[in-house]
Amino acid sequence: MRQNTLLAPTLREAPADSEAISHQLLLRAGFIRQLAAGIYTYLPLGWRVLRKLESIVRQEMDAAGAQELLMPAMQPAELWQESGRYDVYGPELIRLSDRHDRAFALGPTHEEVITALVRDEIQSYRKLPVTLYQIQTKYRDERRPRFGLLRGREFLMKDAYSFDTSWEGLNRTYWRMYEAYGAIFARCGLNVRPVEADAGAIGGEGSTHEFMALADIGEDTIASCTHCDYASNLEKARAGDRGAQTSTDRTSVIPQPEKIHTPNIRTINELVAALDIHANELIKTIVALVDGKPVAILVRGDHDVNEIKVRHYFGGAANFEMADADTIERLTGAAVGFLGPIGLDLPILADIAVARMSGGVAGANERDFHLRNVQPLRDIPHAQIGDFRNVAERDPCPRCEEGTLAFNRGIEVGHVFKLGTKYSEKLGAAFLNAEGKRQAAIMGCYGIGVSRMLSAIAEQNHDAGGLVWPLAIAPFHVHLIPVSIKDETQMQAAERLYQELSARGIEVLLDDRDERPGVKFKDADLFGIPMQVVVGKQAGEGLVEFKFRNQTLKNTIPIDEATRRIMEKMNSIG
Ligand code: 9G3
Repeated sequence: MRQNTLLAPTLREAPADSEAISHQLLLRAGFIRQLAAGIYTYLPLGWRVLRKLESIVRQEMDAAGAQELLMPAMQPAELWQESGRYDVYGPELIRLSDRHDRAFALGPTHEEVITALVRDEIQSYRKLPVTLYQIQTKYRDERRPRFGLLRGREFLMKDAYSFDTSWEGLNRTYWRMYEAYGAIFARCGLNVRPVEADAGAIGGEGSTHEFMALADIGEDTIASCTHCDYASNLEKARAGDRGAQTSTDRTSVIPQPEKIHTPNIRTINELVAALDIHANELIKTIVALVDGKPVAILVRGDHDVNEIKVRHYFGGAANFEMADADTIERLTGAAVGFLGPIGLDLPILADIAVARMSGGVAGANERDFHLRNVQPLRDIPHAQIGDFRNVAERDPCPRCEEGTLAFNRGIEVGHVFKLGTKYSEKLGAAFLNAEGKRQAAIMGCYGIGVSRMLSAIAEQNHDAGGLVWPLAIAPFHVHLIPVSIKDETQMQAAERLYQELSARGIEVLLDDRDERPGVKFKDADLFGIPMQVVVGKQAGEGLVEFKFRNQTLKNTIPIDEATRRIMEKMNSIG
């Protein structure tokens, strides 16, 4: 392609509100343009990358035995009412009415649609198992779209849905998808780690895994073991109990709780300083409203409450919010900072690390007073004990006896779920088994954020000059740059190489603009096309300058040698 005609409007500076480097670079390099918050146009360079990502996803999904189809974005509200989800989702679900005033939703996902299709079209076990997938635009009215394509309101997703006749069948399908995801991300040049995840609102009986692209901008925190392959989303991560002392062997010798005067000493840090103790000797009392009901949660002073775990304890509560100071005073009579578990007339959840404490310090539920020698198992007998905290860095690994947990940030680019019969029962997708008995299909669902991948790859592949695309998904393979288009010799050599490479199926962007060399080189580095060939003064001797975008080394070599190196590099992606 000739760059003089290419629509790729570059920007010298990134717009102020773009915090993520991928967002800045995709805007500056003319790959995307925002139409509205969280809604983007993919300009030609961005669209070329997106289509290559789709192509790799298709190849691996087809190879894994899935069949591609395309479902509508406009979904009748009735389906969401049948599944019971119409009222579960709030403003995030974009709703509209048609000209006959019938209610629709713009599809944020397609469990309802695909399950209704299979209900209507598949009745016999002979037609199962089947895995159907699409690559299609999803709509989710995020409250705070941000970081460009990383969190949009209209985005491209590959979503697949499997229907099996047994849990063993689902298991086989699930791991086949899991393997296909590994192949997809590897081929796209994305450094991804699979982590155990929380099934969340989607429910479903089985485990789920998320595929996290490691990047500091990522909104998710991954806890992974320094020694074994344990890795989990922080939402679900557990700590091993290696080395945790149990308190029961010392219950008897601890004296009764004793009030201590702590005038205006409210925070963990103030208490640690004033009482000369460690945060792990403190009991932190949090009051939260879970589905509107007040609950007290106790965690050690050096730990944090894990909201997802608390919601799961209450059977997947939809709402969780911290109580504000007035609510706390109204409910407990205690000022914030002096709140404690003893004498608290609320349901109390105590994290297991608190239950193990002997002689902790807690609020006394009286202004300016705390209690020491609190022995939770003895003094808070009605507390429900469980795992209610976020793991902390250096906690022991829950799986192996050697490693400890380390944190990384990640961008969720894939998510695979075992759904079981959650949707097939609600929507009646059943089959007659070999004995003629009606059974609900056992489902799984598998998503990849295709447009999000574009940004995740940019987050992982850039340098000071701009984007650095992996060859398999780059918008072009070679950036061919004649230094001066007025120089006949240079242009002839460039044209000849352009024809030669194009004839071999190499995608070449020829910079035929009448621009100064410096501008051409800066734009080439910004676009991030993996191989650069500069045709300059030595064109007359048949020599060009060859450079890989992800290396600093430049070589002046004969034109035919450049062709050979380019073909050799192309062979590396098959
Ligand atoms: C909604 C809205 C937002 C949503 C959902 C429903 C996320 C919703 C979870 C999934 C699960 C899987 C198939 C592909 C892989 C992910 N956000 N989820 O169900 F109505 Cl507004 O989408 N679906």
